[in-house]
Amino acid sequence: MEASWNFRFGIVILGDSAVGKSSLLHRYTEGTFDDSRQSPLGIDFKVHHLDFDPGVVIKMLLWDTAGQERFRSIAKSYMRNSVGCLLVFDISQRPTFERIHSWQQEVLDYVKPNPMIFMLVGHKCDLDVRREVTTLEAEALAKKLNMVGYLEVSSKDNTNVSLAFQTLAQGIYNQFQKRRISIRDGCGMGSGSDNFTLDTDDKQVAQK
Ligand SMILES: Nc1nc2c(ncn2[C@@H]2O[C@H](COP(=O)(O)OP(=O)(O)O)[C@@H](O)[C@H]2O)c(=O)[nH]1
Ligand SMILES: [Mg+2]
Repeated sequence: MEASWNFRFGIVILGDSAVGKSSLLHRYTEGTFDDSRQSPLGIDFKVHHLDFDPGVVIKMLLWDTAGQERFRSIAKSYMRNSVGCLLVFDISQRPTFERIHSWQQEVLDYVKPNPMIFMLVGHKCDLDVRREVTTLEAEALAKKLNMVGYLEVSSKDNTNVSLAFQTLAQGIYNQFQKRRISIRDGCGMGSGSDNFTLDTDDKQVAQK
């Protein structure tokens, strides 16, 4: 049976190479963490249904960059139908934090004039003893760059993984309710119908 959903949000996961983006996506969608991996996971797309509110299901289309971030050429088609972005850095690698602003700029330059909702993730928070970025300064950056929030996350320990995706989804939902983003923006959001009623036609995704 096809899953039913009320809203469909396209979300991209971006940040420097090795900050743990694929691990984060894997933990969220599969519930596991594999420390032994040597080669990149090579995931590039996952679907996850989020029971958002009673009676509201959000279908998240989650895009991972699968290695292209090394060349700083974001796979632009990923962003075309996305409305949200998790920007990820590694709390134990300061340069990955310092590049967050330019990641955001790159995304905004590409998607304009369409809106994009950002959430900041300080990843690998299990490595607290090797921390090179404080919680306070990361929170301040998220605020300065107009993001929906900042969370410290560990895919290894499964800390705040679901909450990070949920917080971003909530931020997108809020903007939608305030009419700051709409299905007409072509941002990968909608129920598959014009009046936002429940739609059970999962094939809509294939058109994305
Ligand atoms: N300590 C720790 N290591 C992690 C965590 N998430 C990922 N890693 C490790 O970081 C490395 C890069 O992870 P990967 O998901 O491939 O990063 P990506 O290049 O951003 O997709 C791998 O060796 C992972 O095992 C985490 O939450 N904590
Ligand atoms: Mg990866």
